[in-house]
Amino acid sequence: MPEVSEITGTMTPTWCPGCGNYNMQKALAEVLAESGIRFEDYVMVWGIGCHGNGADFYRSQGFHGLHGRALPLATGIALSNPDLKVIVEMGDGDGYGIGGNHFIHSVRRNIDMVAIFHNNQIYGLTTGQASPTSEQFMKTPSTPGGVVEEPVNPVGVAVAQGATFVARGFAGDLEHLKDLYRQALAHEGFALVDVYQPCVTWNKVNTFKWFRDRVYKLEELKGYDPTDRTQAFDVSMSTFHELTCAPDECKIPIGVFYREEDSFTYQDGLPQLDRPMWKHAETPRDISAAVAAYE
Ligand SMILES: Cc1ncc(C[n+]2csc(CCOP(=O)(O)OP(=O)(O)O)c2C)c(N)n1
Ligand code: SF4
Ligand SMILES: [Mg+2]
Repeated sequence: MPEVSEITGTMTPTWCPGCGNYNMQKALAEVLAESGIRFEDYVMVWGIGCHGNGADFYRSQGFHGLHGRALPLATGIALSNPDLKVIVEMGDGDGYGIGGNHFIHSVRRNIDMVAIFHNNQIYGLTTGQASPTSEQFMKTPSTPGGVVEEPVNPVGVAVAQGATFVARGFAGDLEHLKDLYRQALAHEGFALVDVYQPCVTWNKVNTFKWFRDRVYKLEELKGYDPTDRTQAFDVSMSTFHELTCAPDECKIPIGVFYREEDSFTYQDGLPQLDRPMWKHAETPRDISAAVAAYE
């Protein structure tokens, strides 16, 4: 079993003191370490943003892609080598904004990978502009009069689009987050873990305390069935609330919203992707009959 320090490497993260990214890294590194996964068996892909700087703070095989393009990169990796566990890390601006199209299509393709979103509801790296998940009416340097439009509801979109594993975590609850990561890593298919990750420097509204006052666990919700897609969608809609609403008026569910066992993955539909590309060269298929048909 690898040590946690073998997963994270020796670089000291440069995130602001108190940033939610620290706990997200701790949770993932500890879960990967306890799983016993070997260095050569997984690959990580990052988008651009504060979260993306994690590319320097893991000692994994990986690819630090363009802003918004982590999912297509991860798709290429997952399809070319089914033996690899693919873990993607994105930001809310990164993956739900500029990369939103890739998000929808990765979900519906059910490509086997884990997609972790650092949802701080702000553009952290570029100094606090509004993101696609910023609360409506929130004032930021790019929206001095307040955000006009409704935020993206990533959990609701994923559930509606046929996702086979949808979870939401909170960076302030390490053990709960670790449990979600364990389940996502064990899932076969596209596993979304949207994580509320307070940005302590630029988002002065959605703070650790703000979330602690509001989050509740779905597993403690009486009668909640995470295999019921309609119920999952219904609960995902309860996340929307007014910027100023009091803790007892708006509660935010975290946990597994939806899961489907034995789902049909994109890889299942393409049996020729049963092994890494390089192994195809080792045991070439006989295509002479196909070639002969065109001669
Ligand atoms: C194509 C492109 N557009 C814009 C940028 C500038 N840019 C870099 S990071 C970023 C926003 C990051 O916000 P988010 O994805 O939420 O990540 P965070 O920093 O909050 O972790 C932007 C707009 C870029 N690098 N590439
Ligand atoms: S700007 Fe925000 S998201 Fe970025 S490192 Fe600092 S606290 Fe974290
Ligand atoms: Mg962000």
